Amino acid sequence: MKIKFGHRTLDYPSADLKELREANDLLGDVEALHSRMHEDGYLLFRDFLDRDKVLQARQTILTHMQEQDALTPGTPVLEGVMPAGGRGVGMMGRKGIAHHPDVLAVLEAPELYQFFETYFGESALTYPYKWLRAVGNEQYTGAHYDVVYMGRGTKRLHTVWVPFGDLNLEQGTLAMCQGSNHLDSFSRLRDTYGRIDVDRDLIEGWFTRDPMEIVEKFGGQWVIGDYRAGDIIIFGMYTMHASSTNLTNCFRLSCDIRFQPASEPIDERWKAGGEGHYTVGQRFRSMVEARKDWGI
Ligand SMILES: O=C(O)CCC(=O)C(=O)O
Repeated sequence: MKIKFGHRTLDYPSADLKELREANDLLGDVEALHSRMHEDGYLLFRDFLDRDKVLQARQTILTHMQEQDALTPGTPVLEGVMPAGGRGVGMMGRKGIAHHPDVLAVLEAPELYQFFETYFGESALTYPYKWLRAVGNEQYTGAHYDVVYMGRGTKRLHTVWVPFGDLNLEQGTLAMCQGSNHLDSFSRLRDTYGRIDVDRDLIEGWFTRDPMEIVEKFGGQWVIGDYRAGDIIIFGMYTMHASSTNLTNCFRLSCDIRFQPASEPIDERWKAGGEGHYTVGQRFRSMVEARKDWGI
């Protein structure tokens, strides 16, 4: 099949875009999980969360969107059909729909805490801020490291990406650049781009809108796949990731959430009462300019 990744149309699966590797067989073996995380830069678990709870949350979110007139009238709510020229609904944050009990039942599920407590070897905490997204037609996420958005605390912070529904590649799913977290060929990138802070440096956060440029310049391998309600993917602050473009007329619903060891420093922007990103709309320095300075 063909998918759109940045501005390029690519075959999947292919040498450019391989399939995500599932890590379910490693659950319970902490050493093996750490070594796979190092090797691949991510851990994909199928059927990790209670599917019925994820589907219930999907319904709750879409009903909320319908009430905001964000869906096409007369279409099945559960399909999340966007109107022509459809607009999204802001749903990220510390309150509102992202904190509806049905949604929190998924995003703060005991299985997630149990996983991270074993993985960290100590208590885990999650940020109250939830990055709940409804991604519309022709929208996508450019390639980036999460550290540029949340790097003021522990570097043992991890992202969990939770699809709210069965999502196929044409709806825009998350892709990982395998090896981008540890290959020597990425060291210049980690030491330049990987040290910025979007709020301190007033710079845009995506390294590129053309993810294939990453592997062409630095190596690694893009991997992607379909996701089903209940699946999750976990990755660290230095794994380059991006999404395929949503080519459908249905919103892609997903949420990214964060977990870290409870004893380690927390980025103050994302604590309870923290102000989040405080420079949105003021990041005037373009990545193109910054990259010229870094010589990459
Ligand atoms: O859902 C997306 O499109 C982007 C998610 C993301 O970048 C993240 O989980 O850090």
